[in-house]
Amino acid sequence: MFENLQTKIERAFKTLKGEGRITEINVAETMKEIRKALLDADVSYKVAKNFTDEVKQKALGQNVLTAVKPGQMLTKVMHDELAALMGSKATDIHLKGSPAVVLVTGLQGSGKTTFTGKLALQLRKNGRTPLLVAADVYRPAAIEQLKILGTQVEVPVYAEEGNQNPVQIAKNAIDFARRNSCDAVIVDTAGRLAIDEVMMKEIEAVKKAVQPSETLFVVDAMTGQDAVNTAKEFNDRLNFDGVVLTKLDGDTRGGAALSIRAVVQKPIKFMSVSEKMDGLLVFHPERMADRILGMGDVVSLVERAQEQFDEAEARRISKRAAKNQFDYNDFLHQIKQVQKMGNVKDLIAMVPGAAKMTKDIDVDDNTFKGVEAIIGSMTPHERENPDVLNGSRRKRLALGSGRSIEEVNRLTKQFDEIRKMTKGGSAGIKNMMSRMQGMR
Ligand SMILES: Nc1nc2c(ncn2[C@@H]2O[C@H](COP(=O)(O)OP(=O)(O)O)[C@@H](O)[C@H]2O)c(=O)[nH]1
Ligand SMILES: [Mg+2]
Repeated sequence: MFENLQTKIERAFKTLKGEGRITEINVAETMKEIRKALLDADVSYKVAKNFTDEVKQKALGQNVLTAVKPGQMLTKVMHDELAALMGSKATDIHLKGSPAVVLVTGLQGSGKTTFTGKLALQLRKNGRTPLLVAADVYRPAAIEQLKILGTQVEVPVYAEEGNQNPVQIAKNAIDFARRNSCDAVIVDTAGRLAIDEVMMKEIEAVKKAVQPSETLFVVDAMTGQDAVNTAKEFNDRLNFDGVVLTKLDGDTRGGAALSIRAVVQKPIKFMSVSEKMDGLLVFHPERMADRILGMGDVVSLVERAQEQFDEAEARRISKRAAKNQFDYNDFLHQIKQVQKMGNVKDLIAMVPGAAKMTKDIDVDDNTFKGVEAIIGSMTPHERENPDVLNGSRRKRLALGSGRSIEEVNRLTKQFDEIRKMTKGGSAGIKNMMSRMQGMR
């Protein structure tokens, strides 16, 4: 699914590789590539442009975190914006009323009948007692097809051979459902090859007659921009509640999945990934964004680093540093922060394929053991007044902490360097954090 788009996005990110930070220029370049990738995936120009503008703005507004690279940060921003574009959260269908009525609409061949069978199966598995209704009266084969699916998923099918009035059939089906204690009615309607006034009028009439609690629009994801245009026309007429994307198992370019929500302002609720009856999935925008980027591991890394990085603390320390008050307590505190990021490494190591990522963060729980032991042996007075650490005090610290005198000397030297760096304001602090990550 979406392989082409994935490859192109990956290529776009290469522009950022090796860059130290996100700048107006390198983001603009990357976004130009991303926009091209989206257009190639058949996303509409307007949607693609809005999207890349938004990502660019958000990326430039991000804090620079030592534990993540610009490309990783941008991946996270892209991920969140992709998910937002597709609706952010999964949305349930409404099943209200007794029986609850679900009306299924869409063009011919989009996968309506297949979807009604799949939905019936899901509802039955969720403890419902559904009824399938054959309101596609124009092709005798359509009724037969629904009956076969009904048998497969063990859900009864209501049909009236010879009755050419879908409104009447749908109403009768609801009476039938009430008499037979079915609590959900799924109405399969007739489509056309293209938007057609007679079809629209008919579906409008069925909708008015059965008052569905959920009207779904089924669309073939392979049709790209056409899918989006059809969705718009159906929505203008029917004001549907949600979209079902089908045939995502084919080599669809992804344009429909990415643009529909932005164009009709209705959620994608399901996605269909095979002809088989169990091939129906709830549509999760976040998971879809993971899939498109193929970088779920990076996203969780950045999230964790963002959680751990305490901006307020960094500001507090840079203020102290400016007044030349940076001491071993602050130092220890910073070490703890870096260590928390170190734990991220353990977390990531469990994600398959993340090995290449973890080498970017050279921190583990043992990194600072010696440093912590030495600072632990200092008196409160020494911690607050780093300059009193003369030769004899350093010797005492080595004995007390069980580390060598060389190690103690190295630490005090590193501390002095870091203290100098922290005078450079918050940029200095970030510098310090990355310096500390390299410390052994
Ligand atoms: N590969 C694939 N084929 C599908 C999917 N959904 C439906 N189909 C096939 O698409 C064709 C049209 O489906 P159908 O349900 O009859 O469409 P309808 O005319 O809208 O009722 C059939 O051959 C289905 O088997 C899907 O998610 N994946
Ligand atoms: Mg059909």
